[in-house]
Amino acid sequence: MPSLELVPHTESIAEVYATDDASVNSVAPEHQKRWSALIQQFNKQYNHRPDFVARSPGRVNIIGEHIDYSLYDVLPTAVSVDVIMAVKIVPASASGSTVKIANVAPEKFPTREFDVPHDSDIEIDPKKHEWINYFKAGLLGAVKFLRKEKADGSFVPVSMEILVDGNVPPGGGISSSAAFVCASALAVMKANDHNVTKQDLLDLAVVSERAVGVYSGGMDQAASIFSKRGFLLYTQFFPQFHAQHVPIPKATDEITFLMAQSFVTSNKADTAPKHYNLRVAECTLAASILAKSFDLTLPKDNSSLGYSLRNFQNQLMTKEERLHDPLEYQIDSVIQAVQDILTKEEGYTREEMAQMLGIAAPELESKFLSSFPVQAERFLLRQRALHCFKEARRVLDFKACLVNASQLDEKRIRYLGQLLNESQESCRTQYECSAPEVDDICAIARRAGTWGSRLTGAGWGGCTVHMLPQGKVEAVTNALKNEYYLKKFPDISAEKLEQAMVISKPSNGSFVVAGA
Ligand code: NG1
Ligand code: MG
Repeated sequence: MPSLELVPHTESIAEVYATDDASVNSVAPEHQKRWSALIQQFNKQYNHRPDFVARSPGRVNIIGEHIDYSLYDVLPTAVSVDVIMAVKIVPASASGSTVKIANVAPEKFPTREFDVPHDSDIEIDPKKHEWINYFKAGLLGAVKFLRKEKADGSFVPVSMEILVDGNVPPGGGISSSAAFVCASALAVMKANDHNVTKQDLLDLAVVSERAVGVYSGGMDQAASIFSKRGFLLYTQFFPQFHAQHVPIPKATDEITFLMAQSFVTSNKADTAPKHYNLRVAECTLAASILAKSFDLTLPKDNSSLGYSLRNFQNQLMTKEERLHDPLEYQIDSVIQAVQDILTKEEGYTREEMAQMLGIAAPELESKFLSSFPVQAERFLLRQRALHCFKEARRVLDFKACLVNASQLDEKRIRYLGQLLNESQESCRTQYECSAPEVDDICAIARRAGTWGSRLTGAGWGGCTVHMLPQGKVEAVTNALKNEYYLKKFPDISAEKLEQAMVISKPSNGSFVVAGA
């Protein structure tokens, strides 16, 4: 039977040397050219070679959508597209530290230079869309971390010259943002001579990304940092972060994961008040109201707003149940609780929620709806909580199916596919985070032979993921090409069409190449 591998959290980010064979192994052969080009262009730009390259990949979430911020387990993995960042360390001068940052595509991402304040946090304006905001977010997190390590809180970061190349499609649902933030934070830690552990990099990258205006859970950063080639990353957030590498057993028909872009971009920084952040608020409110109706006090947890549905589950169970009942069974109890208590299909107003919580409306506003802007009249607590708990169950079932078999037979494979399809249906109807284009892609792909098809990432457009037999890849990609891409975008370029669909191979997480 395939065994789970525990991930050592205290392990430092892998560092390989450009002259070692290790780097050849870490940098996939098809990417070698891109890495050499980055170093050459760095040389041209700054007239010397970089000291190192920091790298972090995008991710695909196989199952467990929109439940990381409710602290339920998810099953993503890193993909091979990534952000690579060549860095030269320049000693800080008496007048301060500066960052010079350029991109290999300067027409899209113009070169910038800015100062890093020595005694205050760097400021980021999430409303101003600047590509370097994500770098600044990583820098902010790293500098905060390094300052905390000094007894007197003083810390002067080095100056840096940087050249970035990212090939994760932005706004495409495979987390270009986490790739960029993690690579940036890693680069700043390394430049300041700190061998950061995976766990520390994760903690600071999650907080960093919130600086860009999204309530974000920790899934993307965990997948970007911890993943291992060939494995899925079973990621737990409660009671604290914990990750395991899950192997994909052999199957009669080789299992392939295909990602297909919808090319409908949802810019989270703009849409968050009505979409992403609203969902986070809805789940937090659902947790608090459920707890209140059982007379339970939720201790603060490490979710973005401090009270999660997972935390409610934990409080609802007696000590006995927590110890002896399987998690699946515990989840059934909380599903029942939602059905009994959150009965209003049409959703709840602020006044109704305040009343259920026994607080005044302004207190509700300040406690739940003010850290980030949220726009809504009604909050669909029932549907959101049901999605969360049932999705959490599907993740447990999916993982159990993978680890309890030495080989996946037809029946098990069909079951895995069914879980993916159910996840999509729940995202569409209960969580309302799909999009007509995404539904279309899933329907076309299933007709052409996938076992399961669903959105991956935040949704509202973005990317889809499909589980299919290797032998069906051609049929599915042809169907998507003819029935979706060419129909919806008749003028699509050959290059864009090529990027639309990619086989996603579970890849390695972050690493640094020194002596580049
Ligand atoms: P995207 O938008 O694909 O990066 C977001 C969140 C995740 C998770 C998923 C939904 C950020 C950085 N990431 O992913 O934490 O909640 O949506 O499962 O906001
Ligand atoms: Mg993102």
